[in-house]
Amino acid sequence: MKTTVIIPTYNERENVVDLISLILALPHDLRLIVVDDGSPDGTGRVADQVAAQEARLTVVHREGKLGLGTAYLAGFRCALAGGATHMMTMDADFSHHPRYIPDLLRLGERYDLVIGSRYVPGGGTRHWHWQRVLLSWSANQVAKHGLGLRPRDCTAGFRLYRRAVLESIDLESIFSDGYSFLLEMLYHVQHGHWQIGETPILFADRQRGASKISKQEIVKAAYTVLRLRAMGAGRRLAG
Ligand SMILES: Nc1nc2c(ncn2[C@@H]2O[C@H](COP(=O)(O)OP(=O)(O)OP(=O)(O)O)[C@@H](O)[C@H]2O)c(=O)[nH]1
Ligand SMILES: [Mg+2]
Repeated sequence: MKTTVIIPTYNERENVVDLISLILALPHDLRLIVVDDGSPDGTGRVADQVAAQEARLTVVHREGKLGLGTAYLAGFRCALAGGATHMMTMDADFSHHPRYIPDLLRLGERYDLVIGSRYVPGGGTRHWHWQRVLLSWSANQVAKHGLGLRPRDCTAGFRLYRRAVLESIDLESIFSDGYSFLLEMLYHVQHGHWQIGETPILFADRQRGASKISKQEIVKAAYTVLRLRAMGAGRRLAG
């Protein structure tokens, strides 16, 4: 297993160095790719300084805030070109704690996609405001009922993909550029009949730095669901 961990960052200067150190200290042979969108707080520069001393870290720089989804795509392309057999995605703000990485890797031997899940027994969230609980719950309900997605946590960004799964998806055709990317990817993975496993994680709120998620993401998620449903209906008609 040759796993590359992809971490999109935007203004994560206070988190990025500690996170990289914890991940690289794990007893696994991991590579890291930080995809930074020209963070005004200098996250990209700080990551470059670590990379200068650490061959396992690559930093991909993009020119402005282009969105979480396309940041994942940039990371996937770089990891695929580097020969990774597995690609993990996680947030930079410690909400996805590196202590769960070994659990994801273990399940990655059996499953094609592993999700670090808040909604299986043993998983959960901490200190969430009711509005956040409602947003996450609604997004998962839409994923289940709108798209028929089966996992318990469809919006989690803590994931491990087997290489063949990513190769089977036309990454250029993914139209979501933000958080809805996670729903769209899961839709393709499930439709490709890949095996999906979930392992519990406790999702802690960020302690440092500011959130980037905006209310617009709700509208974008609704659009993603409608567009994927229309595409599915189109395929059924054509077939
Ligand atoms: N490269 C890149 N990274 C992004 C972008 N938007 C968000 N991120 C990163 O994606 C991860 C998730 O973003 P967060 O702001 O933590 O979103 P969230 O976890 O839903 O919200 P909070 O729990 O409030 O932090 C973090 O590592 C961010 O730095 C973007 O446009 N480009
Ligand atoms: Mg976060």
